[in-house]
Amino acid sequence: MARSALDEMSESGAFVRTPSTFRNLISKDPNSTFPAEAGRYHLYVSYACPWASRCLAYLKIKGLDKAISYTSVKPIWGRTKDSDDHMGWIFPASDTEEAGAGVDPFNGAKSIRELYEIASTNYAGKYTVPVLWDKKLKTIVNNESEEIIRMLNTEFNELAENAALDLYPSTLQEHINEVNSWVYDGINNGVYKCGFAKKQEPYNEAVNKLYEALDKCEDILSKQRYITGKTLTEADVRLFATLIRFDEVYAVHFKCNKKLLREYPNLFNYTKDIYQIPGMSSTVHMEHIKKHYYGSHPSINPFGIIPSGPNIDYTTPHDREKFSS
Ligand SMILES: N[C@@H](CCC(=O)N[C@@H](CS)C(=O)NCC(=O)O)C(=O)O
Repeated sequence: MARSALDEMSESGAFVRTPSTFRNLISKDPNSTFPAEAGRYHLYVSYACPWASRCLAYLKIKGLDKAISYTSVKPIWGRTKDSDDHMGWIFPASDTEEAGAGVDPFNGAKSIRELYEIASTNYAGKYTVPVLWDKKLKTIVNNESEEIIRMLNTEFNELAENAALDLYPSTLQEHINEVNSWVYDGINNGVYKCGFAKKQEPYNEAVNKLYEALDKCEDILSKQRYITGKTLTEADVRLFATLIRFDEVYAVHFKCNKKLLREYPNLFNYTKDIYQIPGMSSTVHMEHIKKHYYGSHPSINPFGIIPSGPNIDYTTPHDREKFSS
């Protein structure tokens, strides 16, 4: 049976995410199966999806969006096939149907599911974005954002306009990994564990963990500009993708309302700081974000009503420069 995140439930009513399947690596070595080449790869994203948005953020801030093209699907899940009831990411019928979303320029696919079916005849997992697609071999290279961003950081530097930006420097790798681990569990995936819980106990556990992690971030960010120190790293990009969705979506739709992001002075200013990095704001399409969450999970929001607020302006001044020496 075709599955989506809404089916990933344990006996205890807790949301349990399954790992991604396509795990090939692009390499700067020209003799590898997937060599870094301009124009060869395409990134399929949804602007709504925080995992895909990390990858898009890398395309923009590393200056790789000319070498690697990208397309966003429509924000609201639709029927992916006439023959079953699976709901998932679909492309618009034309580039003008929905602002920000485009038709599949290479495979003419109607859904992300079709891409997975081209890449594998016996795929049994979810049809998730991001999808890093190889136009030459007509297959999915990788569908795991944490691996895609690592490749974009190092393997395409010959083609990157901002090759000097290293978001995973060797001196900080251990620290970045450590931060990623509790930020993923408590925050990135934590908001989903709150939102998709079907019983009170797993929700309580997830929400407590979420706020412990947010409080920890607030404390760290009261002493330094970025989450791992003085410089922007991968850990910031990963954290940002969740924070930017927090008050607009997660606080309401996923019941993460013990405290709002804008009630945390350091986290809120930090989110503005990252948003204002050149290229970053173009990866945040709030209309897609709100339409997707409120419109694609009928078990959580049966009528698909989109709340009108809070419409936060992340372009207003922040105070983070006080940490720059
Ligand atoms: N671990 C994956 C997660 C990707 C993921 O869960 N994407 C969601 C969108 S936010 C998706 O495509 N879900 C489709 C579904 O659940 O059917 C990654 O980080 O790349």
